Amino acid sequence: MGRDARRHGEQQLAFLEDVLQGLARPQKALPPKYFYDAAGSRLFERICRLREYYPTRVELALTKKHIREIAGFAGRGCVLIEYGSGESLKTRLLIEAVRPAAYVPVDISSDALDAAVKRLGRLYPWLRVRPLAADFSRPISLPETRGRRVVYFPGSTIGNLAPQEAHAFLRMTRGQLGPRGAMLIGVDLKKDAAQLHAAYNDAKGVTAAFNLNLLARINRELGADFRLRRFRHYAFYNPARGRIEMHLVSLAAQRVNVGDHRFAFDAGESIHSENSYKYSIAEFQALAAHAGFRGAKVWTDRRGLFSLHGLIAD
Ligand code: AVI
Repeated sequence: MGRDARRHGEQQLAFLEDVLQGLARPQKALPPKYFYDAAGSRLFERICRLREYYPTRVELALTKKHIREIAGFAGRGCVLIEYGSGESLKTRLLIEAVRPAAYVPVDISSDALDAAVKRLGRLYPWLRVRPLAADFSRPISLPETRGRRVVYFPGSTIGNLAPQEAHAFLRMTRGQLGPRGAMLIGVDLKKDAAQLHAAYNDAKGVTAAFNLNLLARINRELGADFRLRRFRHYAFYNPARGRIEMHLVSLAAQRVNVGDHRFAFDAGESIHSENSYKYSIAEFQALAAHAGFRGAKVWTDRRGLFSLHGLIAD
């Protein structure tokens, strides 16, 4: 068996284990990282273009507006490491402004990385791209490269981790940076609950389709028999926890098979499929400081919707 086939087999086994474990809990839950198969990634791209989903638009605008300062913070000629495949417009802005000595996109999907490497090669023939197929939520070994390491982690993906997981992730990243290392991280901010509600309950139903695709993926890849019409997308802001919660609510009492395993659902019972934590600037700075970073710079938009933090490994 080839290395790719073995890796795929291991990933499918981990997927099955996570699904079986998650559905066996008293509050059924599924890890949000499984949203992003090919169909889910396309739906997420559509979410990013929705009128109601402000984070992508606002982060791009504030990156454009402050690009000189942001590039100054990263430092010309640094080794730019992006957690994610680097397909975004923001990445291009940063590459053009920073002219990094090397660019290291880190992504679990080799397909996404291959596409990014080809595209970046065409756009920036001068750029040394060193892709790394890895799960950045686990310890990874970065390629040996000379120069100051700067990790770029846009999009408020950190918000999909619980605060204690976010802390562990920041601490691990800090450990990988080395001397003078830095991090540029996008963080969505606390705001009017109605605006948050709209961002995760868009009128076109794209977020609902994104959420339900998780069940469709489990059917496709793990031979399950979820009937999608019997589940409904449900997202709300939980102010006490400072997070959007996404759920898939069972509309009837029903049973679902996943391979040889059977799970019972009551009417109204939910599968908790995602959290998206929102921070105040002070809350996030405290989290970063606790993980060993000094908050050197914060960029935000006029309305205080989104923030980009420049952190230095202390
Ligand atoms: C990727 N992540 C930051 C998105 C978020 O806003 O938490 C995922 C998402 N879920 C629903 N809409 C977007």
